[in-house]
Amino acid sequence: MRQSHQLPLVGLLLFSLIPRQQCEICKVSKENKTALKPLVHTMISSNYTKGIQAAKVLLSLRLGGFLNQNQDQHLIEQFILTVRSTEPSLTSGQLALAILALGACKGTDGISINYSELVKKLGNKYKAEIKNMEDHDGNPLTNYYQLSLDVLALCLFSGNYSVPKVAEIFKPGNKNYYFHKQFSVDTGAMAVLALTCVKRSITSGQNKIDTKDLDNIDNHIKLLIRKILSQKTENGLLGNIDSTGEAMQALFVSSNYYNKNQWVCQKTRDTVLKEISQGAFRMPTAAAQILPALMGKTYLNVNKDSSCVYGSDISHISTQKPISVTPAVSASQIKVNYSVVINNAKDRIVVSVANGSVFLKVMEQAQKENAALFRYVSEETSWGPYITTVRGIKANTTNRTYWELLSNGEPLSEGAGSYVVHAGDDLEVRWSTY
Ligand code: B12
Ligand SMILES: *[C@@H]1O[C@H](CO)[C@@H](O)[C@H](O)[C@H]1NC(C)=O
Ligand SMILES: *[C@@H]1O[C@H](CO)[C@@H](O)[C@H](O)[C@H]1NC(C)=O
Ligand SMILES: *[C@@H]1O[C@H](CO)[C@@H](O)[C@H](O)[C@H]1NC(C)=O
Ligand SMILES: *[C@@H]1O[C@H](CO)[C@@H](O)[C@H](O)[C@H]1NC(C)=O
Ligand SMILES: *[C@@H]1O[C@H](CO)[C@@H](O)[C@H](O)[C@H]1NC(C)=O
Ligand SMILES: *[C@@H]1O[C@H](CO)[C@@H](O)[C@H](O)[C@H]1NC(C)=O
Ligand SMILES: *[C@@H]1O[C@H](CO)[C@@H](O)[C@H](O)[C@H]1NC(C)=O
Ligand SMILES: *[C@@H]1O[C@H](CO)[C@@H](O)[C@H](O)[C@H]1NC(C)=O
Repeated sequence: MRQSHQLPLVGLLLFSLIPRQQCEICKVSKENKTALKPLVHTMISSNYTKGIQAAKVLLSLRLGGFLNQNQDQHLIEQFILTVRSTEPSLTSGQLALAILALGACKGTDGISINYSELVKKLGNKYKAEIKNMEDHDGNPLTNYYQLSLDVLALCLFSGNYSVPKVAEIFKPGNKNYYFHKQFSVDTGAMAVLALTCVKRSITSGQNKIDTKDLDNIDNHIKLLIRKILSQKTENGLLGNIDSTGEAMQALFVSSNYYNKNQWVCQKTRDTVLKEISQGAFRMPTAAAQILPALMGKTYLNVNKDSSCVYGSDISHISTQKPISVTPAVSASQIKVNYSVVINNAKDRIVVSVANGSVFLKVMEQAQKENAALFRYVSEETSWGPYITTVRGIKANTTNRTYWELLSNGEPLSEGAGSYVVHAGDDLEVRWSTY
């Protein structure tokens, strides 16, 4: 739908009127940049610079200008091969993120990337998401976080998508913004970024459409921003620690939708810096999600025609010794309760694991002791192992079903591969619908 990359004069004027002050004030100062070392370190030294899971890490490192030219060239060459060979099996959001990572900036000459081919394939995957929604009670193949990534990438890379359809499906009341009736800040933030891109492409005249669609999109952004701000915690986080980075990006690009007193960006930033100093964001994907905002960047800064910035002052840290993602496990054993809950049936077991073990270790041990009741399957994702199946029962997005992880009755805010269990914990995997 977008005809050209050149902005007409009207578009340029509108762009320059968009307030940018918020980002400038809020990004981490030059003097404080060393505070970001652990994050860059986690990202570069992990296996997450390999495989399709590397997309978000690459995007983040490139947006922040943390790689030197050799690293960038090497990682991009590897990544393009991965994308080409895995493309048919990628989910829409994985392909969208891959396109954003590859096109984050213009890298070394010599690597030519056929964007139009990838973007066309993304268009087809996005269509399949919409088709699934039409056939299955509004449920996409994946989720709205990924549909937002799709629209964002299609918008930034001149793909084909329907503006009226976007205005229709991204209504803030749509059930896909919610899990267990709880608004997903991550999802809302990604939708704001996508809708803002679409809005800018309309106002800059690249997309000729009905002004009613523009009004609707504008209204969706306003309401989503309100919902994001309603999830602000006392210390300034937006949602939880892992949604804060992308929510900051959403707020950066929509500062004319809220008042200065509704969000003190510095407070959010300082809380995040404090968390970093206490060892937060040990997961590469978690680090990748927070880093752009701390650099004053957003995914809307993705621009395949602007040259990459190389070798920031902290890039040399990639040679340092890696920090282990998994915590130290001690020799002493602890006992925990573990149960599998399906509707009203609960099967319980007490297992012993080494002190410092993660939830997955407990599941492994339970499976070893009683495979009939406690067998499970996990799948590697960008956040670590995702529990897809327990006792042969498989999660399914079309039915909005999944295996929920809980401890002492409370849903966990991290996964089986990273949650460290405590003696006496009452751990549970529960067959749930969201
Ligand atoms: C959609 C979503 C879900 C859906 C996934 C199914 C679906 N409909 O697609 C549902 C609601 C089922 C879900 C469940 C859970 N989720 Co969730 N989820 C997301 C969300 C919003 C988007 C994921 C996505 O599509 N990413 C984009 C694609 C391209 O990347 P991907 O790696 O291929 O995506 C897959 C994985 O992310 C996986 N997944 C989703 N959630 C989680 C959580 C963990 C720990 C793992 C390992 C994998 C995983 O599902 C995606 C589709 O297959 C993210 C937010 C975010 N910022 O990423 C939170 C997020 C990843 N989820 C989170 C959590 C905590 C969970 C649960 C552990 C909650 C619980 N107590 O049970 C469970 C997972 C339990 C399990 N079985 O292992 C946290 C993880 C934080 C962390 N530090 O580990 C996030 C970051 C939200 C947050 N801000 O707290 N989730
Ligand atoms: C550096 O960060 C701390 C909070 O961690 C903050 O108090 C201080 O003002 C920051 N310094 C600069 C120059 O921004
Ligand atoms: C990286 O992957 C290799 C091989 O798959 C594995 O042996 C190694 O332990 C992994 N390293 C980390 C830090 O996960
Ligand atoms: C890129 O892909 C498109 C669509 O598949 C194709 O028509 C075009 O020839 C390709 N361009 C190059 C340079 O390979
Ligand atoms: C773009 O998508 C619309 C419907 O979504 C379709 O009618 C049209 O043919 C598509 N155009 C191209 C060039 O693929
Ligand atoms: C487990 O380790 C923690 C610290 O790592 C310690 O405080 C606790 O006492 C240990 N528990 C047992 C039962 O060894
Ligand atoms: C999910 O369930 C639907 C039926 O509701 C089925 O058509 C589909 O194949 C299932 N998907 C997976 C991955 O099991
Ligand atoms: C999904 O739900 C449909 C209808 O509600 C049901 O027929 C089907 O068996 C379910 N599939 C799975 C995999 O749970
Ligand atoms: C397991 O749960 C039972 C029943 O709630 C409780 O009596 C027992 O103390 C628990 N054991 C452990 C190791 O947490």
